[in-house]
Amino acid sequence: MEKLLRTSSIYDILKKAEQGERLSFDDGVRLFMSNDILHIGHIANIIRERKNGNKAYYITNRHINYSNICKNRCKFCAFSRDKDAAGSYAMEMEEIMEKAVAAAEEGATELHIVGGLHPDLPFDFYVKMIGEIHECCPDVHIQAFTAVEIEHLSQIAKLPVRQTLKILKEAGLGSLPGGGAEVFSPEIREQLCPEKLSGEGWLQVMREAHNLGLHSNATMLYGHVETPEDRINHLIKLRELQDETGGFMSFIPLAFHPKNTDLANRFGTTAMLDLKVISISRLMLDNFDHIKAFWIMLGIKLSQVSLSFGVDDIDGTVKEEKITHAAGAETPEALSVHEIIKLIKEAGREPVERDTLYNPVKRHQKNIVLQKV
Ligand code: V47
Ligand code: SF4
Repeated sequence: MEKLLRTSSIYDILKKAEQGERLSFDDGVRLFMSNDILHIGHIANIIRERKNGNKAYYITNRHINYSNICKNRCKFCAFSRDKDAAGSYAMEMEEIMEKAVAAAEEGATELHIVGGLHPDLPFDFYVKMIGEIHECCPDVHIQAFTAVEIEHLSQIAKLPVRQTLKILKEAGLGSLPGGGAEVFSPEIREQLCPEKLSGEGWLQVMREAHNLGLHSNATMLYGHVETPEDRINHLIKLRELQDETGGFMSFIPLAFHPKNTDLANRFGTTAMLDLKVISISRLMLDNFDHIKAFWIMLGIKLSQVSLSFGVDDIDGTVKEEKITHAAGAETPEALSVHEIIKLIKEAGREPVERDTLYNPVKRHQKNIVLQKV
């Protein structure tokens, strides 16, 4: 392998990564220019195994997209609607509670709760939602509200972000999902989501959350109009914040789905780009423990392959994801634990059920049967 690796035009960068040396902006861009995916993946796999051995994590979780009404209307989003538009919805508290309780009874350890930026719902609604779920399902970790939603909530509550986060944490918020990061480049944001919180704003909300002891994930939406330079700049900004706070649990590259969006004339991502983004992220983000393949967006088969290209986490049962499906995702809306375990085992990895904070979950066989969908 070493002999073959030497013939690669990016040998110098791969050697650096393998020796644990931090990659620069130029290194990252050169990796994207290369099509030597097997060698990039090989080194990403070595780093992945150094950090996580042969383990491949999954979680028993459920998504609740409580409302698609959003005042931002980003061009890449097929999920959001104006308030009175056809197809707009906002779940009543009762419906949210039913979904949460059912998930807990089925053995979920995590609820992933995100929605649009509703123009009218008061801050109390969000605090009550978290508080009631926490009271009813105290053993379920509530991962809710992207940094963009948190900023919105701080505006409607007329409170600083830190205070807003504190109130939500006291109500039972366990951690923040990684959405809303998109690509940090101000030019791309101006073009695709001009109303959205800036990249610096997203990083600042995460900084505040981490400083309060709330962990979070990080994402990057790729495969739209961004350049390799934009992607590497994004990854370096995440790496810098991780150096500062250590609060990111995992990085999740999100593959853009164009259908029903304002960018519907574009192609979706290809397998080569998906594998490049995954493995280069693993090499750039040397201070992140986990790189997650969100199988809903990546597709089930490529998610399995990604377990050999730097990924150590395949997300979970998910159940009822709406954002990617609105944009034409052809993946199912849920996977059973049996299916996830089969995928992981056939990739030659050891399946480990984890909770949100990456503690292993021990459960009786009964729960696994219950989760079959
Ligand atoms: O912020 C919107 C993205 C995100 C599209 O933290 C799209 O564990 C693809 O962040 N095609 C929300 N993506 C989802 C998200 C997420 C998902 C899974 C796990 C975690 C985690 C976080 O979805 C948005 C946006 O970046 N998105 N529209 C689209 N058409
Ligand atoms: Fe609203 Fe989020 Fe969709 Fe943007 S991506 S329109 S903020 S729901």
